Amino acid sequence: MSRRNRGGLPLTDRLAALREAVEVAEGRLDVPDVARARTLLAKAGAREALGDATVVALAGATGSGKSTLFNALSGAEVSTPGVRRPTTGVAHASVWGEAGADRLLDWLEVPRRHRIADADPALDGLVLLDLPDHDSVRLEHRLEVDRLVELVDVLVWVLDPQKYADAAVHERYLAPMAGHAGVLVVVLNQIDRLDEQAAAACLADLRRLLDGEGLADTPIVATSARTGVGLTELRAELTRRVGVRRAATERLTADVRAVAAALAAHCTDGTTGPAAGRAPRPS
Ligand SMILES: Nc1nc2c(ncn2[C@@H]2O[C@H](COP(=O)(O)OP(=O)(O)O)[C@@H](O)[C@H]2O)c(=O)[nH]1
Ligand SMILES: [Mg+2]
Repeated sequence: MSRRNRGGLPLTDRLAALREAVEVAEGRLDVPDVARARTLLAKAGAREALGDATVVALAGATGSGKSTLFNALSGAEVSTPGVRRPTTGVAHASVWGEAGADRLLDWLEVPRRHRIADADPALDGLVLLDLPDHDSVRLEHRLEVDRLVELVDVLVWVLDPQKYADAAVHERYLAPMAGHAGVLVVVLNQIDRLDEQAAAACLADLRRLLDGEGLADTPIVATSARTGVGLTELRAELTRRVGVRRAATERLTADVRAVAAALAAHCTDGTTGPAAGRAPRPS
């Protein structure tokens, strides 16, 4: 895996610095961010050992069109659209020609796998997941979404013209990705349900919402999984991310930055503030 990242320290150095900070914080800083940092170090260690395939998840509400998009991108009926079955609580994977994908999917605990026959070589290394609905009435489905949202390299959030502004999605999933704008792609699916003018207005409003959430760098792709509109653009967006083989590194880098910033907020220069009062000075 390539470990350099644009305009900054290599991921390896960032992880080493975070490990040092966690060791220093151990027994001195009693905040959940230390445990979060430890969890991230474990995740990074595991993910880095699993190669540079790109794990992309399709996430979204019930009926937004995740499964239909998943099938359209996979070129096969892999996931049954619009059907409520107990198995909809389990993610499905399509794999484009990657030999090491099984170990990666074992780590992700995604048992249902489909290998794409005659895969487009431009997408070689793509592991696409169809996630359960984030708004499922079943708690275990929602927990499965939250678990995988933490682990994947690229998140494609599928919205539809009815629910694209849903506060629950923006507050719970999109706004918290502000430091992860490059990890996220937003799809406005079912664009065929709108006339040209309404589609433009809807896209402009969605752009405004995302910009306001610190997601100005996140692309929006308008699609219709039904008619095929926008699928070329979405495939191109995925091809670009898969091709550079850096998505895992970029996701982990964004994670480290967020956790490090949270830890730093608990620290002072050692002479003032609440942290100095509680923490014995390092020897
Ligand atoms: N008009 C229209 N219908 C769609 C589109 N994508 C999916 N659907 C339909 O919406 C319903 C829900 O789609 P599904 O893929 O099961 O959504 P999921 O719950 O997000 O997996 C199905 O009846 C699909 O045929 C689209 O782009 N346009
Ligand atoms: Mg589905």
